[in-house]
Amino acid sequence: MQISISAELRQRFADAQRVLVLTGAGVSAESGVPTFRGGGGTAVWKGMPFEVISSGQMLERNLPAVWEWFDYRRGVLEALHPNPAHYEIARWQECFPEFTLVTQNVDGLHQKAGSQNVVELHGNVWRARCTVCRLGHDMSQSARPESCPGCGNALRPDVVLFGEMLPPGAYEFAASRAAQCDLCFVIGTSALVYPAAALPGVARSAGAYVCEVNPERTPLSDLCDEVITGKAGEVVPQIGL
Ligand code: BJW
Repeated sequence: MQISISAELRQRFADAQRVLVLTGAGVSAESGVPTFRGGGGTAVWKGMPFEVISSGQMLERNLPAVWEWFDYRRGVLEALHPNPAHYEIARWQECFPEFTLVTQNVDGLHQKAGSQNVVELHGNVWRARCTVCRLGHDMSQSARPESCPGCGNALRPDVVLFGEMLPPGAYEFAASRAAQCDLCFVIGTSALVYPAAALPGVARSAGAYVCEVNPERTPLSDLCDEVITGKAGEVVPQIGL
């Protein structure tokens, strides 16, 4: 597919010193991970919209149901692989003096593609954490423990549900990098969920060139210097050519 990338973006990419990439569910769509709001509808689990099942309120009311939803999601993710967009973004970490990847995704596919130091604003489905002592537990290599191996209390998915706070310091770190970057990519996010959706504005206000990659327009499109309409897996590998 022929993608139109401006000469200006190519030059900015070649000259950039500090690059920030913000990704959302769309970057994993071509890997087979369903988006939350794509396809004209919203994700639904057993009749519940995801805003209900993935909420702090549901966690308090019915932790087993929340676990069932996330156990199902990990089962789906197990068979999926990074796509060319994940791999190209991982390659970019070697291309600039400073590179920051901030993701809203909880699927771990950026890391599987080789990205390091990923700022995970919304956590990761492959981790659990204790509801009391907050000790984290990796579930990527082993089954979910019944309870916290440290203190015996209940575990919860280590993801940020609606109405919950982001991990301490994660947004502040991402915002400080956004305020210093000279080139910012916004890839595969509907830009509806805050505070993540505020980051491109922080970058733009600080003078960065902001480029969106998405098959659809978003509330951020008008703020961007360049909008590339297309799928991440097709567009992203062509940006640095
Ligand atoms: C492609 C493609 C392809 C398709 N290639 N693209 C300020 C204003 C208004 C509200 C708020 C505000 N500040 C805070 C809030 C409240 C709330 C919020 O933002 N609500 C709005 C929805 C109205 N935010 C929060 O609750 C956050 N917490 C917080 O702010 O704490 C402080 C606080 C607490 C209490 C009160 C007030 C303040 C936490 C947000 C946590 C979000 N969690 C989720 C679920 C994670 C767990 C799970 O996985 O189930 O995170 S929600 C869900 O949305 C998930 C995502 O990370 C997030 C963003 O979605 P994303 O990634 O953009 O995906 P989609 O599906 O929306 O879009 C996909 C895009 O891809 C589309 O654009 C497609 O076109 C595109 N696409 N194929 C490229 N091939």
